[in-house]
Amino acid sequence: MRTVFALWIFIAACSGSALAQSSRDAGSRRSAGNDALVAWATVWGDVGRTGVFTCEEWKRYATKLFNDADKNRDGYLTAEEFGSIRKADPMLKNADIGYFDDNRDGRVSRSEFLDKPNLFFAKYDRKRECRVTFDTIMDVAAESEKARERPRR
Ligand SMILES: [Ca+2]
Ligand SMILES: [Ca+2]
Repeated sequence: MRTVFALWIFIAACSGSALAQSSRDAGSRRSAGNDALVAWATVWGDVGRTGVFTCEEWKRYATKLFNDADKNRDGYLTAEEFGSIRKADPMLKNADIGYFDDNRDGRVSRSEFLDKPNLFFAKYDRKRECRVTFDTIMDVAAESEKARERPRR
């Protein structure tokens, strides 16, 4: 599990700047610690603009990403089809097909894509409710801020 999360962090770090621009809207509503994951979440979640992000919203978005990329509609993404996912979402622009291709058949099935954990929930969904509010995000951001301020010895 740890390597999975590490990769998502890597993806987040790589595309933070790309997202910073598209997330200006979210940032003006409330600062959330300049977290690329939060900026990304405003792309796929908080559909009702009530400050709530759910797994359901993520799955819906991921399904759309998958369907749009699956040009021949056979339920699998070839390496070439997977390329359109990289183009469609800045957060996934460095995504590796091998990361999703669990059974190593050279293509990504719908469930391989949809069942990958989303680091946003790993980080913010502390109670594992598949539901994250802006308040939770602020709490977690404040905590990590505190951790950063702790003097190093
Ligand atoms: Ca296909
Ligand atoms: Ca596969």
